[in-house]
Amino acid sequence: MLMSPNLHMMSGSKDDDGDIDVALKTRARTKRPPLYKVMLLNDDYTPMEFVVMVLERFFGMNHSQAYDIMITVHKKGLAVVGVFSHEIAETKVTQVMDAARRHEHPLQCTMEKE
Ligand code: TYC
Repeated sequence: MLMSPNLHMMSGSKDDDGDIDVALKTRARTKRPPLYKVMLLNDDYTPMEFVVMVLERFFGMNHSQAYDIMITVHKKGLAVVGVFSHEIAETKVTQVMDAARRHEHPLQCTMEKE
């Protein structure tokens, strides 16, 4: 008798397939995928307006939210700008780093497991 690990057959059942059914105790564990913090780092050269534009374009923030987060990074050295699955976080980091490189700004964006 074929059984999914999600079925909890704790005593023999009569399914007429001729084999001997045994009690199963395994339980499928459904783990939530890990989340990753995407962080922006301060530097002395990237223009504030560029950072605000990055936060609007790639992180869906409105101008006021983007300005506030930019100022937090500027004052504290870094800030978490979003939390995503591994694949989405990598995409955000790549988008920011590509934009920074295109504009020749030293802006750094990194990701870290939460
Ligand atoms: N410190 C930069 C400046 O004074 C502004 C800045 C903010 C740069 C946030 C990077 O992630 C950053 N022009």
